Amino acid sequence: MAGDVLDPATLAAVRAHLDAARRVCVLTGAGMSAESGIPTFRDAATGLWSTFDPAQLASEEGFRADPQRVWDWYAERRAGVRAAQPHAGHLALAAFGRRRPGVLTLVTQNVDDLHQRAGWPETIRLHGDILADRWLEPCPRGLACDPATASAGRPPRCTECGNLVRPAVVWFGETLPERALDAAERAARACDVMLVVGTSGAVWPAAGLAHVARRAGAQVAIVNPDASEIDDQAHWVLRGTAAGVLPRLLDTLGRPPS
Ligand code: BJW
Repeated sequence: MAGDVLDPATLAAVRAHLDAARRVCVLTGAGMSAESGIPTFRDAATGLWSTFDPAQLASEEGFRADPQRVWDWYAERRAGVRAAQPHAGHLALAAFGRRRPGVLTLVTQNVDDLHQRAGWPETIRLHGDILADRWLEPCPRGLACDPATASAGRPPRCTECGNLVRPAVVWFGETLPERALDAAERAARACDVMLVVGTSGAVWPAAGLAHVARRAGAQVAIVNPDASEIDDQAHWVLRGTAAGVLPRLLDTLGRPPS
């Protein structure tokens, strides 16, 4: 919120480092989208995992055990993502990136498209795209059919071989998209400042990016209203929300003096 009480010296120090940085890597998590109305995973009262078991809903085993339940859960979340709008924090990040060509690499664990819709289409997505579909199995006939051709159903099926359609997200136990992870690791190693926004730091390898940046000599700043598992990697912690803190951190950086 705009009313976050931040230590002015910390805010000024992070702003100064961001202002001087030749490369900035921003890693976002579910807290980034919370103020757009998309629930986080691990917040005790409102997080998705407070009412759902991750192993049953966000794993291949869970999907195979009850495809309709998992498909319906994703259908509801897809509707929430489509209805959500980027907030001031998403907009501040994208505007900072545009004002500083070549400086920003934005890496997200989020499966929504709010960074892209805020104006940063080159966002690196580590955990996939909730609005896209893919086949559960490789096609047994080696055909490259589009999942959009599947029969209607919950979930839809291939009319030829019965293959199921699933959301194109990364579930527990699945590897992250190689190119995205490589690009994220390169950005973490090369940045002068890493800004980590709205993640519990509980899920790997994404959480490891803060360690990679710190080990490579970057200054690490965290924006989160609560403690995270990677606070020990941070030089600074800004206890506030994404929509409240990011505009205050970024909005005047890189603007010509008025
Ligand atoms: C705000 C806010 C506001 C609130 N403003 N902030 C090494 C060690 C231990 C385990 C592993 C390891 N390496 C791999 C693993 C296993 C596993 C893992 O990490 N497990 C841990 C849980 C222990 N990782 C994997 O399986 C990954 N694959 C992999 O490593 O492959 C190689 C491999 C395979 C097999 C064996 C071994 C290795 C895949 C991880 C996939 C994660 N998928 C999900 C679901 C995506 C699809 C979907 O959406 O349904 O991704 S799980 C979920 O967690 C989602 C998120 O992207 C991810 C991270 O959560 P995030 O973003 O941090 O959200 P929260 O809710 O946890 O936190 C929100 C934060 O926001 C909080 O801190 C709040 O305070 C804050 N907040 N309001 C700012 N307004």
